[in-house]
Amino acid sequence: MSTPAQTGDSLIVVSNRLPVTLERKHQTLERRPSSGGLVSALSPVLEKSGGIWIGWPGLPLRAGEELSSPEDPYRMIPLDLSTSEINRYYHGFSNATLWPLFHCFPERSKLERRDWEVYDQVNQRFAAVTAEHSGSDELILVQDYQLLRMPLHLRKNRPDARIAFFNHIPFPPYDVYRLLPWSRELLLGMTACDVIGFHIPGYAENFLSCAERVLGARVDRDTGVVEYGDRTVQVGAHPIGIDFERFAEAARSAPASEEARERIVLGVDRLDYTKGIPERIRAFERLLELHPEHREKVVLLQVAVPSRIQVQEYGALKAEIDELVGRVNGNFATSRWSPIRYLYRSVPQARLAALYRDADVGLVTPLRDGMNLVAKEFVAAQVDDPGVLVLSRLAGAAETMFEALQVNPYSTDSVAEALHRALTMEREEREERMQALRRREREKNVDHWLATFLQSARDAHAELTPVSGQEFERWLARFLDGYRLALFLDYDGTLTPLRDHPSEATLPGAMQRALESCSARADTDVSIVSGRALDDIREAVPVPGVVFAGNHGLEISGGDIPDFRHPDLRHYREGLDTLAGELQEIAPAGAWVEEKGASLTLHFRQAPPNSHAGLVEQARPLIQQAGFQARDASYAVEARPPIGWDKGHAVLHVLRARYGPIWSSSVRPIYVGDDDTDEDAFRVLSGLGWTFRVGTAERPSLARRQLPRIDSVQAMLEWLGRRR
Ligand code: ADQ
Repeated sequence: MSTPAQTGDSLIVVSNRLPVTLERKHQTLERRPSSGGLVSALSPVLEKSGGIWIGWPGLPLRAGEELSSPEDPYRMIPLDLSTSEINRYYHGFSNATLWPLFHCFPERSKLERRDWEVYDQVNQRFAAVTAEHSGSDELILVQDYQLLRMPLHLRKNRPDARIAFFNHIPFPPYDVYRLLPWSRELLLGMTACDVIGFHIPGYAENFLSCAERVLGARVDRDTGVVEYGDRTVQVGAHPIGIDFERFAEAARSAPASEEARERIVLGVDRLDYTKGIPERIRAFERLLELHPEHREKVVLLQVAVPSRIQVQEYGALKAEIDELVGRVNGNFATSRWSPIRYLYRSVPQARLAALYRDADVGLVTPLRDGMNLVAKEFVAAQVDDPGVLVLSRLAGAAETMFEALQVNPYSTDSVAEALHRALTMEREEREERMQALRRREREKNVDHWLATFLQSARDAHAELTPVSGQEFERWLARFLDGYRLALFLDYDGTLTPLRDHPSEATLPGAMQRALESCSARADTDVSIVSGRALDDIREAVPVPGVVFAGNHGLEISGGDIPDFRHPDLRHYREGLDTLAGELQEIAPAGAWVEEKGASLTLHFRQAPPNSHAGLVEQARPLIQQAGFQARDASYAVEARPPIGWDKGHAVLHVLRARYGPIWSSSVRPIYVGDDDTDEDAFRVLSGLGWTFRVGTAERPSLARRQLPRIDSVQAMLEWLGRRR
């Protein structure tokens, strides 16, 4: 495999923060590169590809202030955030809603509609800036949970963009994920990517199961492919690594740390409730109770970087830790020894390397962590007499760092016992374990991570596959067992591909035969529910025994039920004729008005594209002034009488007319449609029947499942026609 610097991909990196730390001192802006593995991994690739990095600079830039200079090897594009955006998008939705929920602390997750709205708007702004700075062939690498909606907004502007997303934090299981009121919206954002990377297979599996259960997407667990409507996304696990050599070198060259007098148990974290710092202090306290021989010989050195102090939870956590440290020190300290040394600050990298190196135990016990880089840095820094890593099973890192002493961070006693074991482990065993850990981290470093992730983005070409009869069997066989089937189907885009002109959309022969095989069955009734005029749709589907609902159900006829025409329609007849004339007058060449008896449609698919928006703007007020409702359709705008009646009402009308008011005791409905107007039927039937939406919906669909294309509808009809 090629290293990232050799791939030659033109890259655009988009992340919440730019890879620099800015400070304004005496009116001048000082800029230093941010530390961290991600920056050092991505920078060389960007330098080589001449790519760009888009992100928030962390400070408001003043007029005329430039972030990039001509000497920079790659460009940084700053995206400024207002104070209210920082509060709602960043501190709010990202850090107070998603962060706790994704780390499985649902009770801490704040659910505020306004935060969600601003999060989405800011994601939209990130997408707009990215669209503005991208051409057609870059790989766009979107980073982390602050930007889950960004790919969807970008996709609208750049349908062919190659978008890869990496999620640095866990992805929670379905039972937790579904507590989010915007669960579908976020998944829609993510499924607009071509590739999604997670740290470990468990998070990828959680994502697949949420995509399946929340969105109704099809997932292939063997290949990690998610199919949502007419798009596919490749999902995979790509565990991140660190810049191993840099840490090892820093450890080799750092002077001895001042703490070397006692044996050191070391904790290093951002101050965050996911990192399990209070639990760790209690476990250390328990060690001193259970094994008093460690008193006066061992200290817990806890270094915590202040983090997210604007979020309320973090202030409370700081107070809790201060109190705990005070209590344990108060209870155990002697005249020459204090058991816990607590530093609430950031430590320079060289000092950190020395601390890691000189520690006897690296105590890394998060309650939940995407990966945890501290565990890896500790290992890289064990350049001489090696220490022991005690690692939480709930960190992503535990998935590969088998040779660590793995613990359940919630169990005070077991962490205390693991600590005792680490402190008393013989050198030979320590060396064996550490050697294996170091070998793996040296090889699977951050360059390796980026190279494999980029490779997966280049290789992602999953094909849509028609849904097989077997899948329908799995979904529907039990549901239909012993019941009559009432099958409802939309026409355009469901039974025939969408065409430039409705008259070109004819029913394919194989589809017609499949429909006939359903309609001919004694236990199955077929209805077609369409926006087309009743006569038009009847002619389009020449299948015996079918009920037709035309004009979105305002007119119903066929089968063995009485003809229905909505009684209010007669009040609108005249107005509709006048409106048709008015719309015809504003229609440019290529646009035309279809009169459908109870409603009409202004089609403009073949009009010059630059006329579309203006035409809709002109047509809407005309439709409304004439007393009708204007509804957007595919390259068309429709005028419908303002009668509270839609496809959902039509479906219930047919069910009652055909089978009586207690139809649900003997009949099971299935509805298949591809259009926003079908959502009314999906809503009515939710919980009562199975619903399928064909193609990719831009907004979350209420349908239970998505089907990629009309060939899957045909496969369903064929299965229904021959089912046992
Ligand atoms: P974080 O939650 O920030 O990262 P982590 O992976 O542990 O967690 O990285 C923390 C970084 O901060 C380390 O590089 C560490 O050296 C540094 N650091 C911590 N305390 C410090 C201190 N007192 N002084 C100086 N530096 C300190 C998110 C996810 C993780 C995932 C990473 C990378 O939450 O699960 O591993 O992204 O994908």
